[in-house]
Formats: sequence, C-alpha cells, structure tokens
Amino acid sequence: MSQTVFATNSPISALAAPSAPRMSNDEGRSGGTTGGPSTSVITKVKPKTKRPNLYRVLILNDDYTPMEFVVHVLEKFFNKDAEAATKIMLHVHHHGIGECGVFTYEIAETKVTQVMDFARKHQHPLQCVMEKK
Ligand code: TYC
Repeated sequence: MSQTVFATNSPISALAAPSAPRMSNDEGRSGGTTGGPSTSVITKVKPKTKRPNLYRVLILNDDYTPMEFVVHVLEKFFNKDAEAATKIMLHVHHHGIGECGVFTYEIAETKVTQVMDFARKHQHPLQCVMEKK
C-alpha cells in the first residue's frame, strides 16, 4: 500500500515558509502498513505579494477657478503645505494639467470625488481626474 501526500500551497504554508521548497512527509502515516513504496511530492511555494496598481490624481486648468481655491483644495485633500500647493497650482495654470498625488484605486477615486464635490459646492468648474500609472 502506498500513499502519496501532496504538500499544500495554502496561505498558511506560504506564511510558514515564504520561499523555501517544501517536501511532503508521508512517514508515520497510515496506509503504509504493508511496507510498500511511498512517494513524496516537492512543491515550490511561490512568494505571492502583489504590488497594487497605482493611479495619479490630476487637476486640470480652467479660466475661472480662483488660484486661491486650487491652493486650498491641494492643502485640504492632498495634505500639501502652502508652498507645495502653490507650486502645483502654478504648474497647472501654465501647463494645463498637474499631479496632486499617487494612490491606490479606491483612494484615488475618493480624492477625485471629494475634489469634484467641493468644486461644485463652491460653483467652480475645477476638474479632477485619475489615470493609471
Ligand atoms: N487658471 C486659473 C486662473 O487663472 C487658475 C487655476 C489653476 C485653475 C489651476 C484651475 O487647476 C487649476 N484663475
């Protein structure tokens, strides 16, 4: 009687040994009572940490939104100090578009919604978008 024991590739075994080759062990298991042949299967446990997709949040220039409002938006939603916020605002003013920050999908989406809602509430046409990096 032989028994093949397959090592699992479960998250638990991955945690226990992130990259070491693992060999199953069939010693001492039932099913080998006749002393017949036994086999082992070696499985390589692949480290499986995935980097998240990242998204740029961008603001667009327009002719009507006051510069001070854009600076305020950058301070309020993107944690920029006055100097960094002013620099970004002027970049957008001169080049048409500029980066507020880089975030995972859900955070980027939330920032875009927050900025768009805030701009609408104050009746400014400021546009904010996200793009995959
Ligand atoms: N161009 C605007 C003005 O002259 C200022 C501005 C800057 C607007 C950046 C939007 O994303 C923007 N008042």
